Amino acid sequence: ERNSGTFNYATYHTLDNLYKGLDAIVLDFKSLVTKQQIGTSHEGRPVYVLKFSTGASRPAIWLDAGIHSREWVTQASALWIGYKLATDYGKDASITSLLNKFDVFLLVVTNPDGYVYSHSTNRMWRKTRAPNSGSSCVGVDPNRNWNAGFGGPGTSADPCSDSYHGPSPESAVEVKNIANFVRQHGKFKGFVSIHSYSQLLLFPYGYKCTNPAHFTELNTVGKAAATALSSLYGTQYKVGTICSTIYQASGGSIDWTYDIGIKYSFAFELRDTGRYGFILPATQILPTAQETYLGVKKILEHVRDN
Ligand code: ING
Ligand code: ZN
Repeated sequence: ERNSGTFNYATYHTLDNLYKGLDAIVLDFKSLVTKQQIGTSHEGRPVYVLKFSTGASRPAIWLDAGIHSREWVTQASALWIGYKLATDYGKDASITSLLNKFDVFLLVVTNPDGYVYSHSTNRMWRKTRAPNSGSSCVGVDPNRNWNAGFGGPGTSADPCSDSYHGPSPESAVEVKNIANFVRQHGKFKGFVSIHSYSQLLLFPYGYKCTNPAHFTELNTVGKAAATALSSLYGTQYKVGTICSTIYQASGGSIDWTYDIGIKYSFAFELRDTGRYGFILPATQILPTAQETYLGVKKILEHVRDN
């Protein structure tokens, strides 16, 4: 761990430094972790996933963070979770058995253009940075752009809105790249998307307010994950469907993945509940990442065992 072990996970990094963090993990765990470019952002930045794999053609689990650029604790936590997964393999029996059965794909910076803009110009930037025809406003909400209830309640047709759904499903290249990757892979069994803030663990649906067919199972798994998460520092999470827990919101990623058959589709909303909101102090990065890891691990264990 000469490279990844000395990386400072406890601070907010520029995109370039986060990408150096990905490379450090790959360098140190060559036999477990590889880096794969799934595509390019609107402004031409590479979009990378880390692939954790111990064998060919395994079923897989997806983890992403930073689809909304201002949610900085998510990209920071996801990088640490990647480091932790790598170091736990062969040491922690649960992670070892998990990675002996599943590949894990980890996308740390889903929206790199927005992330760079949130550093350079507007700390509160949420959307992508693609121009909109007929408007001087920039960007699409990449969590309203998936092909699940597209354009429905909880979205906006106004390009100036932070929840602008875009002209058509998957119009945002950052969304299209992931959707294509998931479709082509064909063996994803779990899909976990990490947002902040509000301390929630959500599952479908968001585009409608009826419960999914697997409500009871997803609710039970979610509650177990929230209990595991809280065991470290007592951080309390609410668990439930998107619609019943926050608001009706259409075109979200986990509704799309659930509807194409990925039963274990969840979204986290990390710390806090609003005191600092998106501007969470860097001193909370590691505690947030560590507790989130316990929650994610609980979900992954359920996917493994079912
Ligand atoms: N919250 C999410 C949002 O996109 C969400 C909540 C999750 C909606 C999953 C739909 C699906 O609004 C934040 N903070 O972005
Ligand atoms: Zn978000």
